[in-house]
Formats: sequence, C-alpha cells, structure tokens
Amino acid sequence: KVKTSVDDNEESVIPSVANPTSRDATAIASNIKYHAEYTPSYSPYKFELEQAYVATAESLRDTLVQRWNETYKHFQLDNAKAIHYLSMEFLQGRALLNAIGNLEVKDAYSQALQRLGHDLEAVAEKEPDAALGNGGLGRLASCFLDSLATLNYPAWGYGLRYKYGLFHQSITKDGQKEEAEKWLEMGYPWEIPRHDIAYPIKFFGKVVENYNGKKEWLGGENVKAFAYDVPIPGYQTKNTISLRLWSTKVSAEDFDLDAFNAGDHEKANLAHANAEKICYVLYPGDGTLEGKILRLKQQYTLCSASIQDIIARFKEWSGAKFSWDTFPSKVAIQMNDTHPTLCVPELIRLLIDEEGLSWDEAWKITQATVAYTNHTVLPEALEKWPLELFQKLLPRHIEIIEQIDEKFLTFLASKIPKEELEAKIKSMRILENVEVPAAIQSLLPVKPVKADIISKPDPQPKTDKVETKKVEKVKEEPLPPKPAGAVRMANLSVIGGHKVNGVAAIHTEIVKDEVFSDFYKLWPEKFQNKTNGVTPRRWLSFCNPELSKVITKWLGSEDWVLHTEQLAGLRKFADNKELHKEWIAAKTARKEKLAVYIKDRTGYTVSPSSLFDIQVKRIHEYKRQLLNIMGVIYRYKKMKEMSAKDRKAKFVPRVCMFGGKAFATYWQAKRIVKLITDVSATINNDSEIGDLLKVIFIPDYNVSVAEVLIPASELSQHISTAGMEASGTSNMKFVMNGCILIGTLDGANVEIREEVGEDNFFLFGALAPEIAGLRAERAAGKFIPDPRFEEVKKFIRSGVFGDYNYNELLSSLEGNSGYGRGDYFLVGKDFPSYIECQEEVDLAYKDQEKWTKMSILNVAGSYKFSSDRTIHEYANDIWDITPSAVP
Ligand code: T68
Repeated sequence: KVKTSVDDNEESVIPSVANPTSRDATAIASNIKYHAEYTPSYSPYKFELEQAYVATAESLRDTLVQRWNETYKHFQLDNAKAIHYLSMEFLQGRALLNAIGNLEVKDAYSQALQRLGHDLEAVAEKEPDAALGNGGLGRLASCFLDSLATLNYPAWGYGLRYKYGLFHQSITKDGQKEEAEKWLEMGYPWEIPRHDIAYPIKFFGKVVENYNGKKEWLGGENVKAFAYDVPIPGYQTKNTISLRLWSTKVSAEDFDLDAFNAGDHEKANLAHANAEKICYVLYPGDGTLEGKILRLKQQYTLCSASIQDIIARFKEWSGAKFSWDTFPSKVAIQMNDTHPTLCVPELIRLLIDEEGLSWDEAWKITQATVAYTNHTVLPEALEKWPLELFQKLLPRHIEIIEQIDEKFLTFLASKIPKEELEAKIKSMRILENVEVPAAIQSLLPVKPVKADIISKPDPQPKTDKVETKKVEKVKEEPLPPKPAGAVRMANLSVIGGHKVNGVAAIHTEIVKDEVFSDFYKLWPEKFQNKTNGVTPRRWLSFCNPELSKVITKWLGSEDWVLHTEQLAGLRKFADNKELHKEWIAAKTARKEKLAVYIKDRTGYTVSPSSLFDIQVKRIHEYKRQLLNIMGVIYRYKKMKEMSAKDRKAKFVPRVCMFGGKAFATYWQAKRIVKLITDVSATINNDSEIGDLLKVIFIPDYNVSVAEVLIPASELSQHISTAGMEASGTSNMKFVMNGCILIGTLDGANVEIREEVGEDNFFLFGALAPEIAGLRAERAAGKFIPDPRFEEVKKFIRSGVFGDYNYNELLSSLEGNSGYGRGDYFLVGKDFPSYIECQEEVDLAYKDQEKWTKMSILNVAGSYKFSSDRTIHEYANDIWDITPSAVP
C-alpha cells in the first residue's frame, strides 16, 4: 500500500530536538545546537554570531512550520472563507525578534543563547532586512499579515521574491548612491521552498479561436513561478499564516540543450536569464520599453501564479462540494493598489478559457471576489500601460479588457443622460485614446452637423462694392499624431472590483470627490474608508520594551498589546509624577541607544539630552523634506546672528534627523538628500553651535532602522502639502511611542489629532480645500513670498553649505507655474507658519512636565491606529470573513 500522507498518530521526531515551544532554555539550546550541526549553512564547528543567528532562526522555524501545518489543516477542515492579500511589496524587516515576541519565548531564547555564549540582541542584529518594498504601502501589507495571523483570520499573503529587494542606500560626497541589496546572498532561513508548488506563466504569443469558438492562447514565452513560503506567526495564538512569494525560472523542458551542446551557451541560457530577471528587483527602471515590459511581466506573474494557486486550493478544499458558484463565498482577493489589477482579467481568463465558464458567470464571480485599495491621489502614480505593449505581452488579456470596457460603456449609456455621455466615457472607460466601439457610438447624441454653415448661401453683399480682403491661403497642417492608446489600471480596478477603499478619512473623501468622482456618483455603495493601522507588537511592544514595561505596569496588565483601546487608560495618570519619572527614564534609555547608533552609523556625536526631532519616509517633493531642511537652515542662520547667550535662551538643543530613500531616477529628490547632507556637514562641524543644533542623515533607512529611531523620538514631522499624503503610517508608530507630531492636516494626521487632542499636536499649514486656490493665485502672479523664505534661499545660494549648485532645486520653488516650477508643493506658502510652529515646539519642550504629559496623552490616544482595528474592519465590511482559531 502506497502511503499518501503522513500518519497522524505516528510521532515525527527530529533527532535530538526537544520541543522548542516548551520555553525550556535547555531544550531550546539543544535545538539550536542541533541546527548548527545538522542543518549547517556555514562550515561546521563555527558558532559565531552569523551561525548563531541562522541556527536560532532554524530552531524557531521548526515551531513555526509545525503551527503553520496545523493552521492550514484547520482552515481546510473549517473550509472557512479566506482573504488573499496580493501586493507587489511586503516590507517584512527582520523576523527573529518578531517571531520570538509573538511566540512569547524571549526569556527562554535569551537564556538558551547565553548558554551557548551569545547575546540574543547581538544575534538578532545579524539578520538582514527583507526589504521587498518601497515604503508605506509595503509596510502596511506586512502589518496586515501580523494582524491577520493574530486575529485568527484565514489568510494568505502573495508577493514576489525579489532577489535584490529595494536598493541599499549609501551617502557619498555626491549624495545618494544605490547598490543592489543582497539580502538573499547568505540564504534566508525563514523561507521554505515548495518545490511541488509551481505554475506556468505565459507571455507574448497569440490568441486563436478554436472550431467551437473557444479562445486559446498559444506560443510565446513560458516561465514557471515557484512558491517560497514565509511563515507569519500570530501573537498569543497558534495560528501561523503564510506569505507566499513567487520566484520565476524556466523548467527543464524549456532549456535548449541542443544549443548548449553546440557551444551556443548564450542562446541556451537566454530563456533562464529572461525568466530569472523578472524577480531581480523591485520597480525596475521603466524609462525604456524593456523596463516597462519587465514591470508588466512582474505584475502578471504575481497575479497569474497567485490566482492559479487560489483556484487549485479552492478545488481541493471544496472536495465533493465543489461548485463555482461558491467561489466568492470561499475566496476574497484584495489588490494592494493597482499593481495587482491583472487579477481581474486573469481570473476571468482562467474561468472561461480553462474552466469553461460563460462570460457572465466568470464576470459575476470575479467582481464578487476582488476589491481594490487606493493609496495615492498623485495623478502620475495612477498606472497606465501603453496599449501596444499590452497587446503584445498579454494578447488574451487585452481582449478581455476590451470586452469589460465595452460592457461598461453599454451600462454607462443606460445610466447617464445622453448629453453627458461623451465626457463621462472619456473619463471613466478603461481604455484611453481608443475609438469607442460602434455599438456605443450609435448611442451617443448625433453630433450637430455643421449644416447651418455649409448649407446657407453666402449672404449677398449689400452693395456692389465687393470687399477685396486678402485671403491668406491656409497652409495645410499635417494632422497631429494620434495620442497613443493606453490601459488605465485604476479604472479597471474600480470597475472590476466590488469595493474601493481609501486609507484615511480625508483621503477617502478626496477619492470620492476628486480622483474617482464619476465612479462614486455611479456606485456610491462601492466606496469605503479603511483608515490604516500598524501592528502594536512590532511597533511598540517589541521595539520599545522600556516604554512597554511602564505602560504594562500602569495599566496593570499586558492586554493592551491585543486590545489597544486599553491604552486610553493612561489618560487618568497623565499628571502623575511617578509615571512621569518612569516615562522619562524609558524615553531616555532609548535616546541613549540611538545616540550610540548614530555615532556608529554616521560618526557624529549627539547629546541624548537634546530634543530628538525625526523625519523618516521616502524622499518626495510632496512629503516636503525640503520644508524641514529649510526650517533647519533658518534656525541655524538665526543662531549665527545671535550672541551665545541669546541663542541658548531662545532655542532648545535639537538633533534633526532625516532618513529615507530617493527613487534612483528622481533627480529632484536626490538633490534634497544632497542638500540635507551638505547642511549636516556644515552645521555639525560648527563649534560655535555645538550641541544646540545637529543635523543627521541616517543612511539606508529601512524597517530595522525605524525600530531604533521611533522609540527614541520626541518630535516627528509629517508635513506633506495638504491633500497629498493618502494616510501615512509612521505617524501612527511615532504616536504609539509617545512622540509628538508636527504636521499639516493631511492623511491620518487629521484623525490622530482628533484622538490625541489638538493641544497635543503641533499643527500648521494650508488646508486641503485651499490648495487648488493657492496654486491658482500663485500662477496668476499674486503670491508674495515671506522675506524669511527668501532669506533662506539666498543663504543656500551663498555657498555656506558647499559649492554644489542648488539652482535646479531652488528654482522649483520659484516662478509662478510651469513644469517643476511655481512651487507646486507650496513650500514657500507654508514656510512662515511652519517656522512659527517650530518656535512653539521649543517653548513647549522647555516645560518638560508639560511635554511628558503630552507624550503620555499621545500614547493614550494612539489606540485607534492598531492594524488589528483596520483588519477587523476589512474583514467585516469588505472581505466577509470570520476568525478560525486553531484549537
Ligand atoms: C503609501 N503609498 C502612501 N506607494 O504614500 C501613504 N506607489 O500615504 C500610505 O500611508 C501608504 O501608502 C499606505 O496606505 C506608497 O507607499 C508606493 O510605494 C508606490 C510605489 C509604486 C507605485 C506607486
């Protein structure tokens, strides 16, 4: 008899491994030792920090794999509906301390490693960050996985396994330099390759129609997507879910052995190289056609492999009860922004072409399954793909998209008054600059024939005197080139999904009233808000044990880690002197750690008794790091103009820290990095200023850097031009760590301020509804910049910060309008209120008692911003899923 499964009552024993979940340090030490010896990734007999890290990770992985098998076995038994979260980005950061924290085995692991001669924190430092993401969108996806596991929801994350992740940033005298990030080079102990889970992915080729009218997609380039699973443990639960990452290769049958043997190694290797490059880097440059094709290939790989996997599991788990009608009651798919929009045509394609369903059935199932989250209102970030490229790469999908487009237009024509139809079609249809199908043309109002002009005879001149006006012969201009056709992914997402959500209240209003206003009028019930959140495990409990301990002591239990609403209980102690003392001690401990870290990373010495002021996020003009650094320059200039005594009286000592990456071809952002580092070099070496002002650019900002910075922060900056930041999520992490925000009324700042109270938030700047008017005023030449702003620009141009020519950066702040000019992000407009607000910050910080109270009230008001709350809302309002806990 052939065995088809591992017998349940047969005990599976790994030699010399005791159960590492037992929290027994001796057993854990023996397990770690076992891995160092028997699953060696390094030469044997070495047990330095690197080896200790890998063996510790492998030891934890044993537990995770065990729990994860139980979890999915349980989900299958339960056959509950599951969410499949598709994202091009996951910013997981490090996994070791997170796993130890979620499994609640920190003390045991710490002791076990001590026995083996190592310190847990030092071992954890050896783990490279899994930086498979760019910014907030990717980190949100990772926080969501933590909450999904913790709250026992049946769930899968799906992404790509980029070989190099996001680039590694270093700072040179020329500014930012990018290098490939080698996070996989030494192996990644947290992933489990699933050699048996692989799906074919096709590109190019052609579509033929069979004798029975069935479409078949033939020929083209074939690759295979292989699954690598990363276990995601929940906190205080056995549930452990999977982040499934796809990696592309060619299978053996596509290897050209003949060419290889004939000595044409390059030709034989071409297929390999083509397949593997799909998963090399996140967001390959798309300035060239090749780059664009590669990006679309990435998106399609993610969607196709994931949907094939979802369908395969649906069939397997349904068993005898299998019926396509039940698909939407078992499967929910969330598209994290428009990058996975190809889910829509791919699911339709598989259902029709592979499974034999009708169009109507496939469409109904798809729409009921898929939903879309929007993360940006920036018009340039709303994805569009050239039609021509799309047709070549995905010939079957474009047919499906054309069909969705036509059906949508027919529907629109039935809803919209005839006179408005043409304009609405233009803004709402999926295809851009493509002729409207004939059937729809005929529904449009007949264009007024210019009959009155053509048919009326020329009026006769009243007199005989004929005017002899010289008629210039009109030169026949060649017709302007036809604008190229395109596929608008956001429109496809809105039409193809059953729900669309924004990520903060103000952002959702902008989505409804501006970005997708026509769609909102058509389908108001489709639109929802889901204010972002962050996991309180990683972002408070684990990264800030000092403050967490104080919170637990005063709240009387650690339950707040799962039920953050309990943090509000701190309010009643906000004036308590004893709490103040402990609070300051906890904060100071983290500031001291950060000071050591800064010395190590940058060589600069900072004083932990200064105000720690931090802005960390992707470098972007709308996020206005430029406003921050210009404020710093203004502060420096004023200090220089004062006597030592006056400047000590006026300013509190500050360390202004920056961190973030600029996209490799975003030149203006790179100039901002250069300015910050130049200002830093000048000010930090000015002995007259000393500790009163330091400027630090921390290179290679990522999740683990954030875990050091955020706990030590006292003031953090969230200062985007109002209406432009969808939400922001670091603002939430800072608040949870007792940091006070200075910010505009933008994104989640609005809700944060509501929760922590307006007295505990430093507000400045123009409001979102004013922005359009301010820009228009500026374009009309009516804006007069504040002299203090002009003074700062002049100071930069004077060369105090080195001889780099900052004209291209500064001229973006000048002029009234024009590309890259006219201060589109209103730095000049908000500058006066910003520096005045910073003066209030100095005053508030001088009163340490007041500041500490504000800090406590910030933590108390942060409870809403747990991703647990966000996930419950998605589960109830969009996904319709319920928890399924492993007993
Ligand atoms: C961020 N978006 C928003 N996008 O900027 C931020 N986009 O306000 C929000 O808090 C966060 O999403 C989570 O909702 C991004 O991070 C990208 O990184 C991105 C990358 C490529 C193309 C478009």
